[in-house]
Amino acid sequence: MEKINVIISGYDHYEGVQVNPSMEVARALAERGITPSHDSVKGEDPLDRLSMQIKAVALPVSFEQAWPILHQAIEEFQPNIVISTGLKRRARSIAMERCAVNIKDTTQEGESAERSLTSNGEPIDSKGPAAYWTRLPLRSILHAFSQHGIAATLSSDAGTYVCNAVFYSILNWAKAHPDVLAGFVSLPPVVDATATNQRNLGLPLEQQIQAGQDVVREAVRYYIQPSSCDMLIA
Ligand code: PCA
Repeated sequence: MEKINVIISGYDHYEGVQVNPSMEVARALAERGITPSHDSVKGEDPLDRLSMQIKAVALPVSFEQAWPILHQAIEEFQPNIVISTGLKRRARSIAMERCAVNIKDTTQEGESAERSLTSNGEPIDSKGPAAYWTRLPLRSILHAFSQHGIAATLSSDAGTYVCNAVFYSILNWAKAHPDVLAGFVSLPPVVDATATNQRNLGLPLEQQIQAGQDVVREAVRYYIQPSSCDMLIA
């Protein structure tokens, strides 16, 4: 039986955030695995014929520490697929990130421009390219979301904080490991599924977990049976 190893990373503590969905989603996926897709005919889904192991990796919100910790986990676990996730505080829905940029800035999402002017804006890798595209099958992931009623968007901006730096570092590493598929999912704030009168910002945790399952399922499907029409980078 073919074996597929998947790493999902999230952040354990993020200042000012009560529940960071990224670590919750990563943990839930490692614990529950991937449930079969509703639309697949039993016995015909190639995913039924492989054994999948999912490892959740908790990262600190730190430019210095996050990538070395993830890199070590990658070296130890030898994943075929690496999905990194993080909270995007102002997101209304799941945002599938298309690209990572070679810049780091200590200004956090939502902070004032004044502070932004004083922060450094250095490259993540001074010899690296300006940006990398993800190779995740974004088109089929978005299709799975729409079938499951999960609000989502494409994004070309994972910010310039730790999430983007980790995303860039993964793709920088993956350049020399083209057999590994990697990408980044920005998650919105967690909202209470039963609360009424919401401000339309964020998604319930269960829906975010389902979105994580869709991402892994479609990434694995693409990994074992690549198809150029699944790619969506423009
Ligand atoms: N989001 C931050 C870092 C941790 C997280 O969940 C970011 O957008 O970079």
